[in-house]
Amino acid sequence: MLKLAIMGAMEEEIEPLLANFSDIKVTEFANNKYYEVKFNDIEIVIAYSKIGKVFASLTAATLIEKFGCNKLLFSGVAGAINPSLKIGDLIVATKLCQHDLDITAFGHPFGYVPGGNVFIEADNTLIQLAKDVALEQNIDLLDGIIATGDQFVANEERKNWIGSTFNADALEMEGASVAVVCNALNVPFLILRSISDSADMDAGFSFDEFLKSSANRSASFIIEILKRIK
Ligand code: 3QA
Repeated sequence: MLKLAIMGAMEEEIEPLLANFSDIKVTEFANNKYYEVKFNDIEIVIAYSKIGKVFASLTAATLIEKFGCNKLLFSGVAGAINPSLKIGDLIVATKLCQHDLDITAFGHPFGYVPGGNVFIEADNTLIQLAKDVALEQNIDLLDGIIATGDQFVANEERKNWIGSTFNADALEMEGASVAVVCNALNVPFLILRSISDSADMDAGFSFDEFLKSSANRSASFIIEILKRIK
């Protein structure tokens, strides 16, 4: 039986999802709120984790271990690295890495710690479903690498370093940590993001201006996925 988790990091990222439901059961746990809803016959638990890898890991693990979710979708915004990505454009992660994980002093590559992997792959069936939705809705959807770290990147140099080191197309602050948790607990996951800024000097302003519209785009796409998910 499918029980679906949908998470975002910020309230703005899940608010447009919650707006689709009227009957919502709210449970408080670990300083956070979990919103249980039903869509057709699918049980869904929605939550925003708060910003960053630690909060995102806690929320993903809670959705899976406490609420029994067995598939997870992440919806939110991201900074673009790939110059073909413009504000509002959608990207689905093929694989994710942690750009701020660094024990290179011991000869290991960036993003690696023993027992882990530099990249975690997302679920191919969910990626294909996203591509099907994009095709059907005539929406451009890039599939690419997303790099995650506990930094709001507003610096061209840092952005380019992340781009060249991991071949990453976009960056954000939660995806890879959610990926690590889902991978360890054997839960298929999808990370979807809509671009809010280009992680450059103007990123702060751009983010403030486009957070809502881009978060809405990502959420609308998630709703289309919901209509087709098995
Ligand atoms: C940024 C959000 C965090 O959850 C990661 C948005 C979009 N552009 C980014 C960039 N670098 C890193 N990540 C992103 N999300 C939180 S800071 C703003 C908080 O405002 C993706 C993302 N360039 C709080 C109000 O004070």
